[in-house]
Amino acid sequence: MTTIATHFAKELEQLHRDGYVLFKNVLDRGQTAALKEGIRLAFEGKDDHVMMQGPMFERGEIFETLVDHPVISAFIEEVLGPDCQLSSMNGMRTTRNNGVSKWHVDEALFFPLPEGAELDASIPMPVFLLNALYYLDDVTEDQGPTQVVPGSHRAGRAIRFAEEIGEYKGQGPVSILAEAGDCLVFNSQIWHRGARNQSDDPRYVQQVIYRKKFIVPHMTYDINGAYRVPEEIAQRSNPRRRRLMGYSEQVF
Ligand SMILES: O=C(O)CCC(=O)C(=O)O
Repeated sequence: MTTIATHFAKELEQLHRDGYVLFKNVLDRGQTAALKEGIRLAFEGKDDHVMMQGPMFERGEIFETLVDHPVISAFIEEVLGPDCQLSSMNGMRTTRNNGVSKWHVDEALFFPLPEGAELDASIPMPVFLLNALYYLDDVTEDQGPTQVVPGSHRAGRAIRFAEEIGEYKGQGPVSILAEAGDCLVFNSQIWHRGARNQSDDPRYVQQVIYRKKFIVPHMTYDINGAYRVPEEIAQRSNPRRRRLMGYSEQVF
């Protein structure tokens, strides 16, 4: 019998070593087109500098189904545990000259290491937050790809929204040149950014962030921890989706 762990063995190794994994073709053309249109509508009337809108599962079934994407959510559960939940779900649009272009780790540096100290190679970096980016366009260098410094999730060093980034252990940044329908899953602690879009076409990405259950969600920028997924969405969801959305009967 193939267990999920053996099914994802290669991807788990890559996530712990490099800090990210690119899943190819996890959405079909119909899904990418519908998600892209949904995000486009969410940005209607918004200034070009606005780059995120959410929570997107409030905007229809196509977004709700993405919360428990069969491959991606199974992988996420494998890493964060079967009780993990959603942290946020933002649609992203980056127009010409825009992008989340400062180097950062998501939310906070979770595992700071003293200067010069290194985790033994046999110890995997603990993972608390995973970011899943679904690309809805073919991403070229011109369009502003996601960029990461492979392995830097193990650095334990704050980079504080830097304009420029150096190397980590001799490894500089790489661009993720993905195709529409691919999904990049990465440890929130990897040094990353979205390079500025240099083209005239907006780039659309659906971001879904998952967390270990004990971490506070980040669904909105104002009420944050007080946010609750609307009851009617939870009621029409399957048990996995409901739990991912924070409706969990499990106390410990
Ligand atoms: O736009 C991108 O490709 C990266 C977005 C980003 O930095 C993030 O999701 O934290």
